[in-house]
Formats: sequence, C-alpha cells, structure tokens
Amino acid sequence: AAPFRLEDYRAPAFTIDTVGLDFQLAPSATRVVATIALRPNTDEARNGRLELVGDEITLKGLKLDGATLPEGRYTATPSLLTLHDVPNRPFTLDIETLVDPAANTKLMGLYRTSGTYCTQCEAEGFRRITYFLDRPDVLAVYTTRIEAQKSDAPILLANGNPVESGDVPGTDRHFAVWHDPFPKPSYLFAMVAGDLGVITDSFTTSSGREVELRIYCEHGKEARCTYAMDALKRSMKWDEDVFGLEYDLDIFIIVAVSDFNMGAMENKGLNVFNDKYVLADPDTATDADYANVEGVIAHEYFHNWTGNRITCRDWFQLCLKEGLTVFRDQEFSSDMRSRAVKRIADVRTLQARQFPEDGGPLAHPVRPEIYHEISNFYTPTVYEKGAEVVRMLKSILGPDDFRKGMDLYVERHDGDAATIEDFLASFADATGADLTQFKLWYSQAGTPQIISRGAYDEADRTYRLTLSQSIPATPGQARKQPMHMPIRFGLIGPNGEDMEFRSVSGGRVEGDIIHLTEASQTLVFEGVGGRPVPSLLRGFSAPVRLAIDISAADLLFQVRTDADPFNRWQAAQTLAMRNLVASTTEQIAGRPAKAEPALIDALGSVLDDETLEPAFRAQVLQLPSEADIARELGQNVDPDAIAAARRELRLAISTGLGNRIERHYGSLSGAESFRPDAASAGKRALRNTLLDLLLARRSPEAIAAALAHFETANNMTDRLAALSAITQAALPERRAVLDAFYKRYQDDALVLDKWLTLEATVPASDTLDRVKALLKHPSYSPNNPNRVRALVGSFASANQTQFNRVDGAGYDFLADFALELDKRNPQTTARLLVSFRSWRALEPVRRTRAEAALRRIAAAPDLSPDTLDIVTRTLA
Ligand code: HT7
Ligand code: ZN
Repeated sequence: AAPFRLEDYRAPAFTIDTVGLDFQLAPSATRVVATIALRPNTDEARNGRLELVGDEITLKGLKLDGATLPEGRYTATPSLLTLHDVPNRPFTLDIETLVDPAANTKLMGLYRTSGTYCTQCEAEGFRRITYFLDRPDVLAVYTTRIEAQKSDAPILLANGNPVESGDVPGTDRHFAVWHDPFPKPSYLFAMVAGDLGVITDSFTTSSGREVELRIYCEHGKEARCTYAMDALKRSMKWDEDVFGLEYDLDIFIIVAVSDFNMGAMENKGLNVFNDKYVLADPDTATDADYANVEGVIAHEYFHNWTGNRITCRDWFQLCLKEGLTVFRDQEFSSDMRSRAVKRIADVRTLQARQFPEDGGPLAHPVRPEIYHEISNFYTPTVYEKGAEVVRMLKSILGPDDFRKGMDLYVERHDGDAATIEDFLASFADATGADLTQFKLWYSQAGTPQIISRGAYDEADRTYRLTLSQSIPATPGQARKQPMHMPIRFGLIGPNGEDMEFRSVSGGRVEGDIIHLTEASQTLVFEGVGGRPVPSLLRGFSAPVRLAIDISAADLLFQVRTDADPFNRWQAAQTLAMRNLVASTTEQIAGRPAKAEPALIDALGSVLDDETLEPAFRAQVLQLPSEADIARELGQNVDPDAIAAARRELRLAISTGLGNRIERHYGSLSGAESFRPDAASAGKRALRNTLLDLLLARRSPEAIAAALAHFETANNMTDRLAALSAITQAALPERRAVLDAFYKRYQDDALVLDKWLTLEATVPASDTLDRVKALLKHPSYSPNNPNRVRALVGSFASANQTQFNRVDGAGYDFLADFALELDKRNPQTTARLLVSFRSWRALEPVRRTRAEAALRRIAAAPDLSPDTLDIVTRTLA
C-alpha cells in the first residue's frame, strides 16, 4: 500500500458535529447504530462522494436523513463505505454495523477481556466499530447508549457524564446513556461494560467543583487500586499547581483490564489501563511497579489537556501530545520523588531504548514525515525524544517563559486539532524567541554527537572550550544542519566548587546554558582562576552523545565534587564504560578484565558518602548494561564477549570494594514494614544493589546471603531483587527459588509475568529450551500481550547472550513465534520484532543468521501490514 505523507495533508471534506452511538452488546454479535450529523465543507464534498473507513466490520443498514438508502447509492466492503451522491447540505446518517468482540484478538476496536467488553480506538480502532471519518481532525460531540444483559454486564460506562440509566422493560437487559460535551476525535471514544469491582473517591478542583473518581478492576482486586487513586488525586492537584490546568467533567473513571496492547489509554473521562499500571500492593508490586503506576496514571490524566482538549491534527503530530505529556509526567514524578534519581532513570531509558532506534534502520524524526502503519510509530523517539525536545525548549526559554508559552498554547488551541507549528508559534509569540533553528529537532533524525575539547591558559587565565556537533545520516536523511542545543554547564575549580568567570565570548551563554548553534564553536572564558574540570550537559540537557577529552583522574574528581548530581552519576558511568569497553577487547584477546583503580575509588567514595541519598548511590553502583556496551561498541558486537567482560569486571569491583559491601548491606535493614515512598524505596534499592554486587563473587557466603534475602523478604521488591540476582548469576540454586516463587504466586497473573521474565532472562544455554517449554505452561497465554511480552519479549530484548546465540537459534525462535502471533495480534508482533533493530552491528556470523531470520519473515505470505512494515524497514 502507498505510504502516508505529511506533505499530503488535506483538511477533511466533511465536518461531523454530533455522534450518537447505540450498542446492543452480545459477545459474538454486537450491533452498533451510529447516528452521525455531517456537514460538507470543501469542493470535494460537493462532488457528492463521501468515503467512510471501516475495518473488518459488516454493514447491516444505512439511512440518510431517516430514509433507508437504496443499493446503488452506496458501496460497502469491510474496510470502506462509499456514498456516491450525498446532498450538499448538512445531513444525518444512521449506520448499523455488526461486530464480533469475542473474535477480536487484535485488541483494537471493541473486544472482550476476561468477560468485559472494552474498546481501544487510538490510533485507528474506531473504524472497527463503525464506518467513520476516523482521523484526529474530525471533532464531534458524542452521546453513547449501551444496552446489555444485566447479569453479563452490570456496569455500563462511556465517555463524559452519566445521563440516564435503567432496565429495558420486559427483558433481562438494562441500559445507560453517557454524554460527553467536549468535542473529540474518534480515537478518544471509549466504552466499557462488564462485571467489575470499584473503588471511589472525589477531588475538589481549584475552582471548587467536585469531581467523582472511580477505579474499576476485577472483583477482589479493589484493595490493590488505592495507590493508583492516590496517584490520580496528586496528579490532578499537580496539574493545577504547575500548569494551571483543571479537570473539566463531573466524573473521571479508570478501568483496569488484563488484555491490552500498550500501557494505557487516555479516552476522555474514561481511561482504560493495562492492569499492571493500576494494581499495586507490597506483596505483589515492586518499587519500580509503584513508580510506573504513579507515572502512567499521571501521564494519562495529563492527556486530558495535552491530547484531549488540544489534540493532534494528524498522526504525524503524535509527538505534540505524547512528547509533551511524557515531559509533564516526568516532571510530576520528579516533584513527587528525587529529581536527580528520576532524571538518571529517564536518561537510562532514553539511552537504552531511543538511542538504538535513532542509530539503526528504524530511525525516524520526532515528527515523522512518512509512515505505512501508524501503530509502529508509538516509539521511544516520538515519546521519549519528544519529551527531551520539550525539556530543551524549557532550558532554552527558562521556566517563566516556558510557562508563558504553555499558557498561550492552551489559550489559543483549546478545542483544536493542532500541529507542531502551532505549538512552537505559541512559545515564539509569548516570548519573542526565534525557534526556527530549534524546530530542526522535530525533523532531523539521529542522535547528534558533540565533541568537546578544552584548554586552560594559565598565563591568560582563559579557558577555551571547543564544542563541535555532527548528526549521523539516517534512513532518507543523508545530510543534516546544525541544531540549537542547550548545553547546561559548570566549570569545576580545584576546590570542587563551580568557578566564576569574568566574561565569555564565541557564543551565547546565558546563566548556566551554552547555546550551541553552529557546527563548531569555541567559547573563550576570561578570568578563570585555575584549570577547570568542565562539567558539560548537566542534567542531560540535550539528547546527544558527548565525547569529552577528560582524564580518568578528572572523572574521579567530578564523581566526588560535581554540583550537578546527574553529572556525578554520568562521570562514574563514563569511567565504567571506558573500563568495560577495554575489558571486552581484553576478553576477545583472552586476557582477564581488571578494574581500574579510579573506577573502584569512584564507586567506593559514592558508596561511603552517607550525605548522598541511597537511591542515588544505588544508581551509581549499577554498571552500564550489556546492551549499553554493545551500543557503545557500535560494530562487530559479540554479546558473549561483552557478557564475560562485564561479569569479570563486576567481580573485580566486588572484590576491590571488599567488605565495605557487606558493611553497608548490613547497615540497611530489610525488616522495616513496607512503605512505597521514594526514601524507603531508595534504601531498598541500595541494599538490593549491594546484594547483587556481593553475588558477583559467587562465594558460598554470598549465595547464602542471597537465599536468606529471598526467604526473609517482607515485600515483592526485596524478594524479586534476590531472585533476579540469583537468576542473573545463573546459579544452580535458581531452580528451587524460581519454583518456590511460582508456587507462592501461581494464581496471580501479574506476578507470574515477573516469573516468566526471570525464566526468560537467565544467561544460560538451556534458557531457549525453557522458554519454548513455558509457551505450553498453563500460566502462559498467547492471547494476552502481558504474558507474551514477559516471556518472549524479555527473552528477545533483555537476554543478550541467549537471543543472540551464535547458532542463530534465538533468532529462528523469534521468527517462528512472530509468524504465528502475527495472525492473532499484529501490533504486539511488530513490537517484538524491534529486537532485531541492531542486527547490522553484530559480528559477521550472528549478523548473517539474524538477517536470514528477518528475510524468512519478510518472505512469508499474508503478513500483517504492521509486521511487514517493521521487517521491511529493519532490512532496508
Ligand atoms: N495514547 C495512548 C496510545 C495507545 C495505543 C496506540 C496504539 C495501539 C494501542 C494503544 N493503546 C494506547 C497511550 C499513551 O501514550 O498514553
Ligand atoms: Zn500518551
């Protein structure tokens, strides 16, 4: 099929003012009558032709202004309804369709999940319910009536406010009517019906309106929703306090479901969540789960303004809502927790997920200009790099002007389907800033590299800093222009404090921001009282790779002194990465890895520094991952050599730090009763990181400590940390603890996902066979995306040595699995295959085998558009 291009955008030929939907629910044959009020609005419409898209639906009836349309005046296929001569005036259509929720394994449109009817319409699921102008720039007011058997679906929910409900006389059925007064695109439509448990609460907005809050879940899991409810109320308050944005309906509903393609969905007033981002209690959820629940609840809630009240003109503008909303949820979590630790975690995610995308065949701009299948563009680039671009905008403008720009954006575009141009114009107009060059961040793909060189002239007391930027070629983009990058910085003096300077020339420097705008710039700082250690890119102020000419001694100094905690962490990571890359080379040459003294000193000084928060110390002690090292190497990647080098270096560090590990571990108690707050979580993180480092020794004492940690844990965070340390060390003891864990949680699907992931990520040669066996385990289901991602997704994305087995069996397994799953759930399949994205960086034997597996998938008949798109681009 022909691709969609941004440059081809045309305004819709018709406006839809109102939509009435009537659902007669039945598991395999649900009838939907859509009553839509249309108005022609371009020349094209006057030709009398109207095309409404569908997807796997059956037309049962069609009326125009109440009169049945005779055959001949329209043509209907499951994917298109064409009306040949509609009037050139406002008119109404009644479209009756038949859909089969029970057979819907794609989980798009109307489907069943554990007996509950549920919808997912973003991006193009509404067309699986009725024929429609299913595009985000068609905004209408929706009224939804749902009718179902009372016993089958006692709860009937839709967007907006409840209007009416009651029994259908003379039947075992009942109904409910919901009205959403805010015009919205079809992708924000939602309907849920089923037998669900609920918790309720309320929130009083800043202007004094009382909003009813409800969270629905499976019966029996209500108590596990209380943290999500708390996070929701904190999100509502934060958006008022920080952005001045207040909730607008009388009710806000969240529904947790167990079968869901993504994390959650921001449908107006009726958010639908993957239950793993709602349910949390100490016995079943880790600290990371709690943080994810808080972040995703906030994210979906924040979409009410950045996404719903202001939506996207077309899907090329996806980052307009997603990048901005990720930025907002990251800021929320930073305010709720430790800002430094949150930033480190976000940058780790960006580097682990977005950098490889940007450096491989799937690279695309934050605002793509071409796509075949939009569901493949819900990517780390659109989301996470999109958030980094908003963060840079704030750094460039400063917080006050950033807020002025946001205020103007909301004032101007409330009720609109907007574009990136609209967004940037709001900031430019509110502040007078010229954002022309900055806009390149939206159109140029690839992770920029900055090379920095510094020289201090003692006689002149000047420091010359040369910064050069280059952006690698990416698919379809050979040449790039220099971009506007905010480089937050400090010059660390000999006493460890940031030095003052008299003046600076060679570029614009405002406060602690260098505005890098040229391909190469030399900044000359005058009046610098000693040789500085440059601290660049503080807080990771731009999503770039920084290559800096800095000695190990200066990095160690930075770890000990930098006023910016992020850069203290970064300096330790740089030291570790240098050591890991060198160790990998040594490994290939058959020599043992050795830990550099500067690295041990750096890690030891952070470990011992009780003034630093434990969560931060834990982050510093966690070495770059095997995938990080592979990315740093960039070519000829041998995952076995990387894993061996990393394992040996961890042993050398563990030995080098000696009994300081046991001492600190022993000083942190595991017996306190569980509280999910950031400070308590930080202590657990440090204790669990120390256990993991201790176990690098594989000594009988360390193994005994890990087993005791597992046995005595009073919460899931500690229990899983011990289990993960034992499985990652591939100790023979793992079988017994994995089995014990399974027995304890065999009725809890979300916890069993953790078990499946642990099984799939053991770095041992029998893991692939174990994964294959688990596909037949009663706890596994191919229809549930969480199960698939936990078992097969983790194997392919988080088990570097076993997925990349030199015999190619890991690749063949994923190919076979994908070909099977593609028939049921194309979106989930396409996402799994992203694990192949860095195949060209592998050493030649693995590269050949990965390519063969990809080519086998590409050659299969009847591939879904989703999978065909990913495989074709990966091979291009
Ligand atoms: N806006 C939501 C996107 C989403 C989605 C996209 C494609 C297929 C299924 C999906 N479920 C949810 C999620 C978000 O970013 O908030
Ligand atoms: Zn989102």
